[in-house]
Amino acid sequence: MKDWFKKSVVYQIYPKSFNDSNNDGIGDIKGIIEKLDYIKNLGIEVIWLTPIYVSPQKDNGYDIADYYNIDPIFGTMEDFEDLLNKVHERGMKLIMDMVVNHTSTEHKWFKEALKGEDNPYHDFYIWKKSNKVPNNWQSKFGGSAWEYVESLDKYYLHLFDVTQADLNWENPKLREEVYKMMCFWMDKGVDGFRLDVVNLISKDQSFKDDTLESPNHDGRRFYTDGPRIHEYLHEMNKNVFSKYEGSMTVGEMSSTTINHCINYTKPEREELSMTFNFHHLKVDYPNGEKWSLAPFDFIQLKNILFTWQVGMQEGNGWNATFWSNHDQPRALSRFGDDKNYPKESAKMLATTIHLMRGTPYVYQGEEIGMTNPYFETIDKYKDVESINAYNNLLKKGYLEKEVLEILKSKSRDNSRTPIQWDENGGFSEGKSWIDMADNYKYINAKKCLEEENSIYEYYGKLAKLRKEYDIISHGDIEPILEEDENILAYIRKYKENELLVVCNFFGKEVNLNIDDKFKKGKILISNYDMNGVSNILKPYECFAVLV
Ligand code: TEU
Ligand code: CA
Repeated sequence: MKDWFKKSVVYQIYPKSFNDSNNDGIGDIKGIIEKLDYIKNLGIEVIWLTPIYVSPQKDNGYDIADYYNIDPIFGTMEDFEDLLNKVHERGMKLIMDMVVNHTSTEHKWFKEALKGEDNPYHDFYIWKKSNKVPNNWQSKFGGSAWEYVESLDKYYLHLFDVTQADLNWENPKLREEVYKMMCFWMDKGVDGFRLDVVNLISKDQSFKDDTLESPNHDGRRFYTDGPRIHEYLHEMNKNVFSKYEGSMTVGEMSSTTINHCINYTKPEREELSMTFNFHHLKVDYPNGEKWSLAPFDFIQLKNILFTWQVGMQEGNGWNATFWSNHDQPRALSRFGDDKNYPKESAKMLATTIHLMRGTPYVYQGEEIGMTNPYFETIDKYKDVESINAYNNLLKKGYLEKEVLEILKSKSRDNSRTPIQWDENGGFSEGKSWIDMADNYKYINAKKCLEEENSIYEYYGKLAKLRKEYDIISHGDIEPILEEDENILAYIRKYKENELLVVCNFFGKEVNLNIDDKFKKGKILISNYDMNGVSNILKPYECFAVLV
């Protein structure tokens, strides 16, 4: 079955923070192996590992210095092969994170490129000769996207950190090297890739200045879903994915559009299996500004989610659905209530995403109700983007106190704290590379597994329902109650059946008006004990009912 991934749930592992087997404070591959049954028992079919290749770790592995080897902080190639076997033995699959928009400046290609224009690797990167900064494009981590290299009297492009140099996809030799490297991993037996910021690889070759009138005026319109992007992804598919039957790919698409995502994922175009987009995770960015505090806009959230759901359905595209990853704060702290209704709201958020049309992703720790750590001081933060933002905001005149409040809710480190395995922490006996949230004493995996009606158990149930009911994996979706200010609801349709999904996004009782026919249906899942469907929803109540 080509679209097997419609029936699967993906679990994202951020290895650094997952489980540390040798007590050096950094999670590792052997640590993951110890927990495979924990993942399997959650009903997971696919594991996505964020980068474990050799890297100076300036951006936690998204700065790759050697695509063919495992970073020693995570283990060895033998450890990796062992992991892959053990994943397969359990009937699961493993996809690797592949970063091909840029490499670390420590990569040998870049070191060669620095030797001069005659070096065959020089054109693996994007260089501009200019007596001033070539254009006004901004790095996603702040500041100019260009860095000057004195020995060459040239600038190179870096859309992310200065140590992450963008690759020149216009160069066929680079593309060939990338496909060869991807095949190396596929030949080893991995089941596919999550492709980092892959819609940024094709740059408009005019390298024009962005204008102030354009919405983000940081240059993104010149390289997001760029001129040759579909050509490149199709070529990648022909040269890599199509050669390995049943492989799965998910593109991480920055600032993309529905039309592009339809074209990236509609099967006959032979590009990718599915895409992530982030529009629904900007509903708490007032005027597009991430580093600023605001409650999330619920109506906007529903609008965006449903526009994508319906748009992708109409174009026969396929979504990856998710609330969080290693770049986002914890969903429970952001869209739920981690103090008053942690269990109810965690389950409600899971229901929203898992019963939609698309393949759902679980970010490690979500299944036990992990929260933001609410760090009080700047030295607790490790993320390059957060530290840059801290410095920039102070420069702009913000008080330190204000900046720390912003980081508490916006920093990427909010989701990067170690998994809370038991009442002693359980992640490592050493000092972890980043502090654990101090609520581990009462929020941890051990406690969760012992509990009745736990969040973990609920996630397992959602995964099981997806396997059992084609209406969940393959049904159409129709949003309802679109104007309702508290409830997110939709109907899935497949053959003669309808599945109604209802989610109260707030910590108060609200009235519910639905078609009577659903009152006689079969309740597939709910986060409160239910005797039939009532006209009132309890705080954060959710359920799904099949007729
Ligand atoms: O992220 C891409 C990306 O654009 C973001 O999610 C980014 O972290 C965010 O906009 C910053 O506010 C991917 C990876 O997931 C991320 O961890 C890397 O830092 C980034 O690419 C560069 O490789
Ligand atoms: Ca370790």
